[in-house]
Amino acid sequence: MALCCALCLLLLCCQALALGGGMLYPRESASRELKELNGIWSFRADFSPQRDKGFVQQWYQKPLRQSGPVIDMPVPASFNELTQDPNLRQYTGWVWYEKEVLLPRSWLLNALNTRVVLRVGSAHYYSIVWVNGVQVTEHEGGHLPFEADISRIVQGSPGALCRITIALNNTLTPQTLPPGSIQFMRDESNEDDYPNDCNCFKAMSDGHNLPGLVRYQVLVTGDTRYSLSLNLREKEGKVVATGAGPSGELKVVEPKLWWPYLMHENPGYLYYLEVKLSAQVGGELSEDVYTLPVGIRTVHVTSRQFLINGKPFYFHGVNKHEDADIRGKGLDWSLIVKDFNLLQWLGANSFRTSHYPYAEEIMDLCDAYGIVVIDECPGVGMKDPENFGNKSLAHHLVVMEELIRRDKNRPSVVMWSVANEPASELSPAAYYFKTVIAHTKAIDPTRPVTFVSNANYAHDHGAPYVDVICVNSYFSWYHDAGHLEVIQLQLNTQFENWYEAYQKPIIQSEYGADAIAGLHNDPPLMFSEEYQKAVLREYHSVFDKKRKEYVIGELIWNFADFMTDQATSRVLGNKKGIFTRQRQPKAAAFVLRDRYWKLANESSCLRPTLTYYNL
Ligand code: BDP
Repeated sequence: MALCCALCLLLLCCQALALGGGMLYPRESASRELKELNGIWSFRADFSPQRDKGFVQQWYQKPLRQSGPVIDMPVPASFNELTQDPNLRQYTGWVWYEKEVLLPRSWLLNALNTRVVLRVGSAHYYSIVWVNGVQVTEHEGGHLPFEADISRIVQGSPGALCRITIALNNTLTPQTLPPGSIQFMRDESNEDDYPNDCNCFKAMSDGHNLPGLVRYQVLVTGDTRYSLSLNLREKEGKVVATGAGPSGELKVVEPKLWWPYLMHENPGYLYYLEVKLSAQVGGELSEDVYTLPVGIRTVHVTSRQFLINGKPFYFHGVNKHEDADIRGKGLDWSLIVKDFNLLQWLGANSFRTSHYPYAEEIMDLCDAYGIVVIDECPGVGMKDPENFGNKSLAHHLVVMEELIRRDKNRPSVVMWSVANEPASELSPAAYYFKTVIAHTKAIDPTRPVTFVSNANYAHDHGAPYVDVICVNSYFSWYHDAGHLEVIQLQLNTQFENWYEAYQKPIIQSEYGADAIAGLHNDPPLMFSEEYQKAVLREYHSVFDKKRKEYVIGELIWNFADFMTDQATSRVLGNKKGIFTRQRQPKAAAFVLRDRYWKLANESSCLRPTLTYYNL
C-alpha cells in the first residue's frame, strides 16, 4: 500500500450552485465547464533524510523546476511503477507534483460570479495543495475526492496561468487507514531478515417505500434566496416526475426498476435527475444545472436472503484491484472497458471494491451495466491493538462519511464494507466496529453494512453488528497446503459454525489459489493451473449445498493477478487471478464462466442473453 499513489485532478467551474461541503462528481452542463488536468505533471521525490527539504525550501513558491531537477510523471498513475529507479519504487515520504494550467478568460471574470473549484479525485495518502503558491487545502486519506474553491486566487492573479502544486505523502502509520509502519532494514546480524458538502442529492427508494418513490434532498450553500426545480427524466429524455424545493418526493408511475446484470433483460436502468437552481445575483438571473443519474431499486436483508427489488439475489462475482501493468493504480479507460467486458463474459453480476473505494468512473459503469457492488473503505491491514484506538476510530468515521457522501446515490452499491480481515477477535474491536457500523447506518439507513472477516467465528467481536456475514478462507492454501481433500469438510464446518452463531446470511467473500499462467501439473499441485481449478471445484460443491440455505454469494479472489509488496509467497505479485495481470484467462476462468452462467440461468429467464454468449 505504501507504494501506491494515484492522482486524478479535475477542475470544475460552475456558477451559483454551492459546492462547499458537497462533492458532486464534476459533470458538464449548460452552466458548468470542466477542465481535466490529467496528463504529464512535473515530479520530484524528496530524498532528503527527513523528507522535509521541500517544506524548508518552500518548493511551492515558484515553479518546481527552479528548485531542482524534475521528471515527467503521468497523472493518473502510481509513481512507483514507472521508472527504473529502485529507490523510487519503494519510496516512502513526500513527493511533489506540479502542473501549470491555462484557464479560459471567462473563468477569471468574477463579475460573472464564476466559481472555480479544484478537485482531486484520489491522492494517496496525505496531500497539501497550493495554487500559485497559496495553500488551498489539505486532505488525509487516499481513494476519495477532495476539493477547494480557488476562485479568489485565480481571479485575483494577473495572468491566466495557474500553477498547481501538490505535496503528497504515502507514509502509513498505525493510525492511518489502511494502517502501516515503516521498517528500517539495518539489522546486520540476522541473515534471514531480508528487506522487505453540501450533502448534495439523495435519490433512492428504500424498502419502506413503494418502488417508484424517489426521495431527494438538495443542499445548497451560499445565499438562501434561490429557487430549485427538479425534473426526473427517463433515458430518452421524457420527464416522468417533477419537483420543487430542496427536498421532497418524486412519484414515478410504473417505474423501470434498476436490476442487476443477468437478473433482468434490461439491467442497470437509469433515470436522470436534473436539478436547476435559479438565483438573482447582482441584479441578474443566474442559473446552475446539474444532472445526476439515479436508479430505482430496493435492498433488504433477511436471516437467509439478500433481496433486490424483493427478489433473492445471489452474488456470483469477483474481488478486484485497481491494478495493471505499467500504470499500477490509476484510471485507465481501456483497462476499465476491458474489465467490464471480462466481467460480462464471465457472467459475474457483482464485485467487492477490495480493499478501498474505486474510481467514480468505474462506479458509473457499474450503475449503467447493473454490476452490483459491495463498496469497501480502505480498512485493510488492521491487525494490531493500536489500530483500534480513538485516533484510528475518529479517522475511520470520517472516511465512511466521505465514502457515503461520494457513493450514496449509486444504485449499484448495495452494501458498505467497513473493513477487510481486521483482527476482530481483539477485545477493542467490539466497541470499534459497533461504533463504525452504527455511524455508517446513521448516515445511510438504506443499505446493509458488513466487514469481511477471517477471524474465528466464536471470537469475532465485530460480527454481532453486521447485517451480512462475509467470510474469507483459503483451505488447502494457507492452511493444509496442498490438501484439496480438506476443503469440503472445512468449508462445510465454516458455514455451519457462522450460521449457527449469528443467524445471518453468509457471503464467501474470498477463496482461491495462486496459479502461474502456463504452469501445468496433473495430478494438481500448488501453483499449477490445475490446482487452482481443483480448489474452485471443491469450494463450489459446498456452495451448491449451502446456497439452498443461507449462503448468498461467492466472490473469487481474485479477478486478475496483481502487484504486491515482495514476499516469499509472492511471485512478481499475487497470482490468484483467474485472469493474468494482462487480462488473459487461466483455465480457472472457464470453470468460473460455466458456473456463473449456469447460476444466472437458474435464477432468471434470460435466454436471449445466454444465447448471445453462445453457452
Ligand atoms: C487475503 C486478503 C487479500 C490477499 C489474499 C492473498 O484479504 O488481500 O491478497 O489474502 O494472500 O487474506 O492472496
